[in-house]
Amino acid sequence: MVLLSTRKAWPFLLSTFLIPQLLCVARADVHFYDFVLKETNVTKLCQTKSIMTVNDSFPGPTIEVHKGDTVYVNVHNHGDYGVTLHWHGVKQPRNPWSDGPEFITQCVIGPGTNFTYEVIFSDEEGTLWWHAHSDWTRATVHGAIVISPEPGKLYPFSKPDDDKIIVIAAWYTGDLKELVDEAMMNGSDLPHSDGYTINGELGDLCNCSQETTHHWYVDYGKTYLLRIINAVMNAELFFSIADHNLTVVGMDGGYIKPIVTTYIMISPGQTMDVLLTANQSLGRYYIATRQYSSEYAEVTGFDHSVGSAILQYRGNYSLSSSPVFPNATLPLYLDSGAALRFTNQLRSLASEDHPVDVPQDVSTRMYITVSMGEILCPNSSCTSVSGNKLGSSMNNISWVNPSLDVLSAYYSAEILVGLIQRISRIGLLLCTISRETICQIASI
Ligand SMILES: *[C@@H]1O[C@H](CO)[C@@H](O)[C@H](O)[C@H]1NC(C)=O
Ligand SMILES: *[C@@H]1O[C@H](CO)[C@@H](O)[C@H](O)[C@H]1NC(C)=O
Ligand SMILES: *[C@@H]1O[C@H](CO)[C@@H](O)[C@H](O)[C@H]1NC(C)=O
Ligand SMILES: *[C@@H]1O[C@H](CO)[C@@H](O)[C@H](O)[C@H]1NC(C)=O
Ligand SMILES: *[C@@H]1O[C@H](CO)[C@@H](O)[C@H](O)[C@H]1NC(C)=O
Ligand SMILES: *[C@@H]1O[C@H](CO)[C@@H](O)[C@H](O)[C@H]1NC(C)=O
Ligand SMILES: *[C@@H]1O[C@H](CO)[C@@H](O)[C@H](O)[C@H]1NC(C)=O
Ligand SMILES: *[C@@H]1O[C@H](CO)[C@@H](O)[C@H](O)[C@H]1NC(C)=O
Ligand SMILES: *[C@@H]1O[C@H](CO)[C@@H](O)[C@H](O)[C@H]1NC(C)=O
Ligand SMILES: *[C@@H]1O[C@H](CO)[C@@H](O)[C@H](O)[C@H]1NC(C)=O
Ligand SMILES: *[C@@H]1O[C@H](CO)[C@@H](O)[C@H](O)[C@H]1NC(C)=O
Ligand SMILES: [Cu+2]
Repeated sequence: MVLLSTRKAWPFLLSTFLIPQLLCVARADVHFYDFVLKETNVTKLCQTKSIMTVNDSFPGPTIEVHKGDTVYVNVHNHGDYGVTLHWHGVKQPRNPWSDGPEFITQCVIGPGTNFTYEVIFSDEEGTLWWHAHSDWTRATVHGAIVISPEPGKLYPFSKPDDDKIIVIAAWYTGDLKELVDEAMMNGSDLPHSDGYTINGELGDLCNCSQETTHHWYVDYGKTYLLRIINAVMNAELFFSIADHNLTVVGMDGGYIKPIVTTYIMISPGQTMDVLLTANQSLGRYYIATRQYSSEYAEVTGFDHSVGSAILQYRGNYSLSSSPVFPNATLPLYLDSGAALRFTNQLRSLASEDHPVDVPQDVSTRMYITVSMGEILCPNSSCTSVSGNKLGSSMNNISWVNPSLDVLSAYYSAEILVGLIQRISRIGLLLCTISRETICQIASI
């Protein structure tokens, strides 16, 4: 640039900076959110307990953006213990410091402090979610992320008349932190939930829950885009709506080839975009979810409850005594056939407008073994069946929380090595300290 004369520099500047801007019709927006983490009292299953929430809401606030936008979320921790937040499925190219997993990209946001995340959206479109990423705090600290097409761009299907967010979570009676800490100490299986909530409510089939069942009011003839999020801790779920087909069009912030189905099977952490046309007889229909478990109850227990909400048509008609239940379409707990029949149909949309560029050349092959095993009990405190601690591992390595997050450790090490290289260069001139000595000192 400095070598160019002013006259030559103008066309150069124009072509480099202005033309791409003129071509770029859609401009990415920036949004700001404040999240206040705090303890909130909630009553469910006939018991009141305190849970950590964002802004007293369960599920928490929805983040709404267009594809390619950037969001700044200032998280103010008014709670009792430290947490981090994670933007599940947001790829955040070259922005690792805002990813959020505790001890991986940052240490916790301590009580009484705040931290601002920069969430950079790139090619994601559809539905994702955010959640706390410290121990099991995500059970109650989570919410939806809705990513609409860029302004002026279309969905790869007819524009729905309206959206409906459905967040499914697991409810635990008792203090979840205490339950998890105890299980970790004992080395026993992690807690099983006592119910599944749909948008914060357990529904008619659970005790003390009938008055608060979530109702979704629809207009006859309209097509809705359901944004379904499985925010439960560790259970796959079947999900069905009585007498209504579901057309799955998206998953995890990307589009898929449409699947017409009577039920879905959704994994923990997964999201699905589903079209529903409200064209059945005016009335009330159960929206229901139950766990898909591939294990028998004798091996490990699981949550046998059914979470429900009600789809209700608006209009002037007399309501039948009770809503229709999706008995015929909601698969039973151990129905692996149903789970596979659904998941086997999943295919990326991979269209011209929504390409899936999978790298074709493999340069490095990695062998990764993820397993659930046992760690020898240090004393006689372990209460699992074998007397050892249950432990998961990757390539035979288990995780232990460090005192510094891994990313900072890596980054500081890089800086340190750089510094040492500079110092040792000077050092070699000024005195006789060798680089190896400093590296040895630094590595202690
Ligand atoms: C959360 O609450 C704070 C304080 O009341 C408020 O400023 C903020 O806008 C709220 N955030 C959302 C997303 O509603
Ligand atoms: C929750 O309820 C308990 C017991 O009633 C009360 O002591 C506590 O202050 C309440 N906490 C909040 C955040 O309202
Ligand atoms: C947020 O934290 C910073 C320090 O990291 C502090 O300077 C600022 O006052 C805090 N803001 C709020 C609103 O608490
Ligand atoms: C942990 O061990 C204690 C003492 O043996 C026992 O009372 C408790 O039920 C155990 N908790 C779990 C989750 O296994
Ligand atoms: C409801 O409560 C009763 C009495 O405590 C209990 O026997 C029953 O199992 C509970 N039902 C459900 C679905 O939790
Ligand atoms: C659901 O889809 C199936 C297969 O396409 C079709 O036979 C059935 O009539 C549909 N049911 C409803 C309620 O639209
Ligand atoms: C309801 O809508 C679905 C999806 O558009 C369609 O397949 C089905 O035939 C419709 N059923 C009736 C009764 O109109
Ligand atoms: C609802 O329908 C009933 C019976 O057909 C009629 O008497 C009533 O006026 C209607 N109400 C409204 C608000 O349209
Ligand atoms: C459908 O399920 C409901 C609720 O579980 C139950 O009361 C009803 O008997 C079932 N109906 C059939 C036909 O299985
Ligand atoms: C057993 O060892 C664990 C981990 O070192 C320790 O936290 C626990 O207090 C010990 N329990 C007993 C009964 O010694
Ligand atoms: C896995 O790690 C354990 C404990 O460090 C070790 O005893 C064992 O040999 C390792 N297994 C393999 C296959 O490397
Ligand atoms: Cu996640």
